Amino acid sequence: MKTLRTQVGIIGAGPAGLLLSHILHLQGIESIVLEKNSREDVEAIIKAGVLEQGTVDLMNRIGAGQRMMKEGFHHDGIILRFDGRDERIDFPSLTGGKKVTIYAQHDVNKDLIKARLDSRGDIRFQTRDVSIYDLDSSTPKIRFRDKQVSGTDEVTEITCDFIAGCDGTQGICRPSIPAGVLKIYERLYPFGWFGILCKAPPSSHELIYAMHERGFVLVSTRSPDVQRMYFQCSPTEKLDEWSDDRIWAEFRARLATNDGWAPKEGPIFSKTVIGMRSMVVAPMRYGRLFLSGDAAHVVPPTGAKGLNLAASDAQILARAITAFYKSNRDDLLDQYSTTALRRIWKATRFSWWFTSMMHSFPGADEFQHRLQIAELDYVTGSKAGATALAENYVGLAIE
Ligand code: RFL
Ligand code: PHB
Repeated sequence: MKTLRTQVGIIGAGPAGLLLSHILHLQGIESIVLEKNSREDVEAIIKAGVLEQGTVDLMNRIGAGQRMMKEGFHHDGIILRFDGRDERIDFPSLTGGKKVTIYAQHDVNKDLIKARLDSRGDIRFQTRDVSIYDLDSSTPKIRFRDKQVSGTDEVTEITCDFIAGCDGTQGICRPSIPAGVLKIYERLYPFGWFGILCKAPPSSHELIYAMHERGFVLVSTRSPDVQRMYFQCSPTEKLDEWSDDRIWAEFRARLATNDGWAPKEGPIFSKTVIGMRSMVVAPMRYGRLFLSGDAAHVVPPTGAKGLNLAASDAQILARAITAFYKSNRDDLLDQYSTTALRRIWKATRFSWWFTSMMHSFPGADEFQHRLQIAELDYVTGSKAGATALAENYVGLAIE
């Protein structure tokens, strides 16, 4: 068995793992990142699109923000569409100048991988059979197979000071924690999102979140000629029952306004159904294993918080690990879970609230629908209501 030594072993090269690795590197702390997928796959995954102001600031601070600043769309607000009309939430005026940036998650991954490799970072793609041991000792270990680098199929063991479990919802880190340690809080929603990518010009300068009796719609974007749109569907919706014509008819019906607005249509080249749930595990630590990002929590995509939470977890964990090495302190490691969970629970609440206000619930009656319209009317018509939405959407501060 081949053996290696590093300070922080990181499982998963998504936003959480890549950000953690790069922030640590800038503090002079070494890490090895293990990723089960190929670099091409990590750089092609279709997921998030909205970066909070704090995530944008972080990308810039660590020197990975150049392309994002040039190619991303910097949005000052969102449109809430309900009852056939549009109301705009203006972020800068409500949040002291903050905004969001629309920039695809695979581009974030691409820029972070480049930043890591340019600074000779160690990321191993297509690793197999990753497992973790001795988590409650001061030398936790990772074993894996890595044909690409070693050229053989033999097992490599890395001895670490810490392991960061950044391996998303399907990873091995969370399930490696002994039974009874974690408490899992979960809420399933009785609907999903049908997501499409199409070749068309943008339909709107800002994202449109539309509430309609037939169900929610989100109009987002990816580039001047690729658009991202979603409509609320059944969690078990069958993709092959939705022709392009049927999809566009559904978008037109749900997006109709009193003044005859219609989306710009074009060929659809990607269709997916996404399930919706909220999940939080606590604590986000077991011995020397720390969970970050989707490995520890999941939010429904309505509030656009998942990637942004991965980014704030990475910052909080990097700060704690840095204090350990630089100032011989382990109090921030001890507080990591509590500090991260306060922000996570606020984002979980916001995502749940925004989801509940915007979607049609199966079996809901006209009374419920009118309450949702009244809530939207209040949120968009009151400065207090609009501010609460705006400051959560652009992102709350990290403590
Ligand atoms: P990721 O991105 O899932 O990365 C985890 C990585 O770990 C790897 N892995 C393993 N590697 C080695 N060994 C193993 N055994 C492994 N098991 C797994 C995986 O291959 C992967 O590369 O988790 P991370 O880094 O925590 O990042 C979280 C985000 O990906 C996620 O929260 C967001 O995509 C959620 N989300 C959104 N978040 C936002 O902030 N803004 C948005 O606008 C937004 N829109 C969305 C979204 C998620 C969506 N879907 C598909 C659920 C829109 C959608 C449609
Ligand atoms: C996206 O562009 O994929 C996107 C935007 C906003 C959301 C969720 C997803 O709330």
